[in-house]
Amino acid sequence: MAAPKKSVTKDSGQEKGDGSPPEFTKEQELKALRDMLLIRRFEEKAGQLYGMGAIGGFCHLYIGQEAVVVGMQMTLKKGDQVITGYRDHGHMLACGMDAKGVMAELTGRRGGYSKGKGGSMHMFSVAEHFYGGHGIVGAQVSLGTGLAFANRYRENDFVSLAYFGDGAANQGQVYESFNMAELWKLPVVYIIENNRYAMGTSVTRSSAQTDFSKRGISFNIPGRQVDGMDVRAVKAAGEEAVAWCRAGKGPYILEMQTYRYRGHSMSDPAKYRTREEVEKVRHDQDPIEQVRNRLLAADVSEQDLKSIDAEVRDIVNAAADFAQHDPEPDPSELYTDVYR
Ligand SMILES: Cc1ncc(C[n+]2csc(CCOP(=O)(O)OP(=O)(O)O)c2C)c(N)n1
Ligand SMILES: [Mg+2]
Repeated sequence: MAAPKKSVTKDSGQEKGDGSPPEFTKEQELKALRDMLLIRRFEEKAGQLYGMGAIGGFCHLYIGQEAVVVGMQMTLKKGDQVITGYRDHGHMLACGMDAKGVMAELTGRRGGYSKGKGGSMHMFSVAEHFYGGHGIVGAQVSLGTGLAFANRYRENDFVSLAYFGDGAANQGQVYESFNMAELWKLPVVYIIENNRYAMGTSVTRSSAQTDFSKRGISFNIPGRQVDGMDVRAVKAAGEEAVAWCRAGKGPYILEMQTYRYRGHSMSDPAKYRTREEVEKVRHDQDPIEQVRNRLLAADVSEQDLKSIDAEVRDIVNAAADFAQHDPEPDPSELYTDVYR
């Protein structure tokens, strides 16, 4: 993976001279580790349940990309909104949504966030300011811009984060949104999660401009490329972007250079890349291992780290248990919550 570069904007002044991101306090490292582990273990469990046939339909796992959403969430205040595409379980957990409700939605049960009727790609929580969960590639970009428009209209200082992929970045509505967002100075951070592939198509085969931080140049939207595998780099860049938006200066683009370890969806044999490529990223750049190694170097014991993992596994196991035993929706639910 290329070293992260900045484009368009000047240095934030937050980084150390050697280009490495500002260090976290021990508490921040521990929180980042816990939050990323929760996503990873949740996704591993979802993968298992899918394999057992307990989850049906589409299911896109976020394993490998955890630092992006966890680092960005560390820059938000309550009331800021988040919206994303279909690779959404990690975003929900990072927003504070309950693992039981998310897992039960995956298994199509009553206690799921959409009463078991939405599934993996269609969950929302107004209480946690999470606005989906969208299966139409790129749709969340204009919806996220709309959330920012509402904030502007209501004259509050909330910011919306619109996450989308490298593939989605080539959709037309993205650029219509960029134009309006800059024209009206809307407080939206566009976070392009560049995991190098759109289904089976690598960015180099589909994108004329592979530096996604430059995608806003013709609209005068500043952008930055960020090492999306380092949660500290994500948070530092996120803070700059969120502050920019909150100050009324308009939108901001962050290209997060990240990687997904699993296939596009559960049915993807991933023949478009080598096993070695995946293993190399996992070995050299894994976002969770990076934090674990820093904590161990800072004299946090292996035992302390194991107890965080155990706490997270308990949450995930309880969620999986609930999701397999909660009843399915009553058939009468077929006729509610639908437009007729
Ligand atoms: C409008 C639209 N076109 C095509 C699809 C089919 N599709 C689903 S995911 C996807 C690839 C998107 O890749 P990317 O934006 O890089 O996100 P990632 O899956 O890597 O997170 C495509 C083409 C769709 N869901 N919606
Ligand atoms: Mg992608």
